Amino acid sequence: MEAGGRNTIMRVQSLVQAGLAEIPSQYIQPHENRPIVKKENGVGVMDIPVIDLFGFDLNHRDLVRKAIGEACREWGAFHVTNHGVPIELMNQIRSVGLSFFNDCPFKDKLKYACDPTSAASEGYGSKMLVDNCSVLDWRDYFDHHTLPLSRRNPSRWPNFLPNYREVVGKYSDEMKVLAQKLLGLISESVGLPSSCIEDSVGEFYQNITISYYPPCPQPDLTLGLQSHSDMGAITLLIQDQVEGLQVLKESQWFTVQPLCDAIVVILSDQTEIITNGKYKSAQHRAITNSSRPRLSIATFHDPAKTRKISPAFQLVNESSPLYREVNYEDYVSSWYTKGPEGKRNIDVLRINC
Ligand SMILES: O=C(O)CCC(=O)C(=O)O
Repeated sequence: MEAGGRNTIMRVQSLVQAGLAEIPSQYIQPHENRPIVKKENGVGVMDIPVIDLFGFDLNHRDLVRKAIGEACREWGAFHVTNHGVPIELMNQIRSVGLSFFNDCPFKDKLKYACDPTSAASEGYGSKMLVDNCSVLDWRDYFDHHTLPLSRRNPSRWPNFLPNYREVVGKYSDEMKVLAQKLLGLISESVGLPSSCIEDSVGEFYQNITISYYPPCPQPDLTLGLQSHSDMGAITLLIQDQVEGLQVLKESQWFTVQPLCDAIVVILSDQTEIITNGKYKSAQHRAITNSSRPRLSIATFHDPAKTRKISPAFQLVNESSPLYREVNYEDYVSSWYTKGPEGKRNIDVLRINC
């Protein structure tokens, strides 16, 4: 079956609803990228750390900073609890997001279809075939442009539920506050002034992507989302109860167990550059399963396109910057033209690489 040629509007959910027993060839990953689908996570299997933020109480700041430093060095990703984001709001965005995929008729969903010819365009989409070599993701998504406010236009978001737009707007505001506080702690934990990473990034360009991974008849052949690191500064992700997110550590993939009230923090490439490689952005991907759909909501915090990013001077001396300065616009354009594929985009900025 044709699935997602340049001009075809095809969504993974529609393929599944058509009752496929086998996935179309465009979704089949080369052997080396296929997931090992385990029945259960064994006892003692490692997972990203869970860090209690104690509501950012100053009495716990040293402890929290230390835990964050370790998590950033070892994983580039960690869960946070007691983060201050209302749990009710997290449940609401999961609920309205799921309802869009489950309850909104396909023809209505298509009113919000994103422009497949433009990178990161807002709206309802699935990965399109860029060339004959690329493999499609087993995922549909809705991408919202939420910050700065000049980019936020809720009339481009679904309104079949009366509270959809309001929930997304409130969630965006809460995530921004959390991202600022976390970047402060991350800066301090690597020995930088609290505002250093945020000052380098400048005003946040924030996007919220709700991803829907339909059940897949052959989960061992495909990926929900190919391996990548995020291009911006910091990503905050929540998921439902269905596991699927995996993080790479020392060449091994680890599944992140869903923790309903926690938020997953994922360090992105510009933070790796600013910290001069002391902290690494997390390479991650999503796998699928044959029985249950999965929903995740990723909130990306990126620099403006005009921003130039380089290692913080406090972390380099004359001879040791590990990354070249980059124009964020060039970084984004390389990410979209070459494709994410692991960490290939940041790797080319490495000096002596
Ligand atoms: O669904 C997930 O858990 C991962 C989502 C993600 O990595 C992304 O949207 O970039």
